Amino acid sequence: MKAEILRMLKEQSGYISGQDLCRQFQVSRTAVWKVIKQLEAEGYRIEAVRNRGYQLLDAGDILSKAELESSMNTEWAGKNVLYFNETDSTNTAAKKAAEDGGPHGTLVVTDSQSGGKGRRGRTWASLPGSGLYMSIILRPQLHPSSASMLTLVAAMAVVDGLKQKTGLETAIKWPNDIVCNGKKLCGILTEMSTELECINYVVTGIGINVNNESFPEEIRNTATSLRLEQGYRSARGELAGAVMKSFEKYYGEFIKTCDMSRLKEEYNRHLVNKDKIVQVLRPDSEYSGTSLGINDGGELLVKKESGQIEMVLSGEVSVRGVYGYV
Ligand code: BT5
Repeated sequence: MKAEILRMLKEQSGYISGQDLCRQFQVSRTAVWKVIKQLEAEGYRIEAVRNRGYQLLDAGDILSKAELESSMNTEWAGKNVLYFNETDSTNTAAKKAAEDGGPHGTLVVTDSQSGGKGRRGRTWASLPGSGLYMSIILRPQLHPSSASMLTLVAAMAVVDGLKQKTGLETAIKWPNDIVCNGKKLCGILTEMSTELECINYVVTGIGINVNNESFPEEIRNTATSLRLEQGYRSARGELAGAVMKSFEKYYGEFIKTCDMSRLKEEYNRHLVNKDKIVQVLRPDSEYSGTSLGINDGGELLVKKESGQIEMVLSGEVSVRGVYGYV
């Protein structure tokens, strides 16, 4: 009921009468009043006026289960929310939840990660009160070799969700970064559990720098946040809702063919470095070439100087622009 009252307060520009709320939820005035008091205690500014009702004055950037639930406008993605004030990593928490039977679309969100993970043992800076750290449990009928494409699907959802919610134009740095003005705004980490040739579950983790005003020394020159790009704070719960809405849309297209054929064109439009020279860094070698965009399998096509076209698989390489990170 709390999330639903919050949703109604957010959707209504004027006052909602206490009586309407009582009728809607079949509860007493005192029960409604108690929920309003709880919301105020969590930081929402709500005005109560006799004979008119309640009005939400300011929702700020409060992250909670009720806030997230009230921000979801989806069929399945993020419908079931697990929220923690702090956890080691939402990917790890989501894997645990998946092992315990957490359904497809379950979203794990936290305010702060003590062990935020990047790829290949790297870390993700996850200060409290600033970033959006969330991981979605997926149970697709997919060959394990296709699961890495879910990172690309999530990247499209982040670009679209950010555009819808904040108006900000961002780009994708294949395979798992979202960049803005040449700096990293978001990183994505997909992990999975498989058995024989089948996927038990996939966990796709998304870290978006939202209200960060600064970053640790090591990433100061390469990281950015919505706050730094736009000059004002954004509500992480609403952003999570927008990204989930977009994720549902792109996932639906992806799963029709289990590849990127229906999404490839749009993906390539958002690709930073498209038609530019990039450097492909493999663990044992490196080469440069022109980035042509992805193919149906989500691999990056890179045309070498010799004219030969390499298909770069994610997971094994990093791709850099010749002049630095992007
Ligand atoms: C990634 O790895 O970019 C994947 C990051 C995924 C984070 C999410 S948060 C929710 C979920 N739970 C988790 O534990 N993880 C996921 P990679 O491509 O390996 O990039 C990691 C590198 O990005 C680091 O080595 C730093 O250089 C840089 N970095 C670390 N924290 C950053 C931040 N907050 N903003 C921008 N860059 C960062």
